[in-house]
Amino acid sequence: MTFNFRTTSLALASAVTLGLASTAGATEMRGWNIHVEDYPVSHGMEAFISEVSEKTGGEISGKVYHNGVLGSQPDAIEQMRLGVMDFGVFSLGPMGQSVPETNVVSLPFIFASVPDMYRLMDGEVGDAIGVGMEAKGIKALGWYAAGARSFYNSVRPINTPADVEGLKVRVMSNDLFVKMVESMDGNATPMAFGEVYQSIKTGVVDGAENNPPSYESTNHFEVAKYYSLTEHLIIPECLCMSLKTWEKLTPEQQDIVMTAGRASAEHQRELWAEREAASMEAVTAGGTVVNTIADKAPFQEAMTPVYEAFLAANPELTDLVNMIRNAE
Ligand code: BDP
Repeated sequence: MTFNFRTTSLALASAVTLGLASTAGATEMRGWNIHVEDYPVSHGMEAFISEVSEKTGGEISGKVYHNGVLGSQPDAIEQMRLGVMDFGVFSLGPMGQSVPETNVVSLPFIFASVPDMYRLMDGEVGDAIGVGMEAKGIKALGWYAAGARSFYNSVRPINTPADVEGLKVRVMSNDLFVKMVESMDGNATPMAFGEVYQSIKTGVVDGAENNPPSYESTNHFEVAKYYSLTEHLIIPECLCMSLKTWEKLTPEQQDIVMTAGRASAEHQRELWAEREAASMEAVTAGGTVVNTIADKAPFQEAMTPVYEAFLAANPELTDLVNMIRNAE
């Protein structure tokens, strides 16, 4: 009896140990996402994690937490650097506070167009930014689309920089965006993405700036009906992984992750183009008053102090800035 009991418990104990070992051998990753589930970024992340899981035979799996439930973007970036968060899609805008190189793409009007942004991010510029990110504990796996950001508000259409004067504008967390709005005599308020709808509704701010899919998916268009296509910021987004998580993977797993990351970026860029058109239709049908900007030169000229201050504070980034500005 005693003997049997011991044998049984030993057998049980080793089964449990084996089970635990295989669970410990598998990596369950946590993915941060600020967007709603039906959004190009969200679909890209889901495609990424299912390809990784499939190609690693389930050795690596993960879950994407949508809607920003894992916290604000600046916090999530820090958590990823510490290895508390495994992966996520982040705008390079708020990443500027931790990774100086990413700030170059937050300079207003730095890319001539969205296709130019893709081309440069898929080449030397993206590589240089990726090196900067890696030095700060973030591994870039793919550059996602985020179109061009334009101003919207509840007060008036913006046609010239003078129209921004006196407007209270929410910006993403980065001093560059504060300076951008102040250069047109507007009042900038950095604020978490999730607080913007209520803040516009209650008049804490008059408006914000974003690309059409975000303007639409957040319902900001319901409370800020003037959407003025300044297209002042073309900021790529990054599917990234914590370097700490990355370093725990075998070289084969790293290959799989990298390949899946690139493939998901291609997929996301296609979804982006479709969603952008659909969002413009939806907001227009919802009553948004859209205006294009006949001449963007006055806006570009108004940004001179932003560039001057940035280059004075970050002279080591001059080459990278020029690489983008002088790109053919
Ligand atoms: C969206 C970006 C998201 C930002 C958000 C914002 O995709 O990463 O958090 O803008 O304005 O376009 O905060």
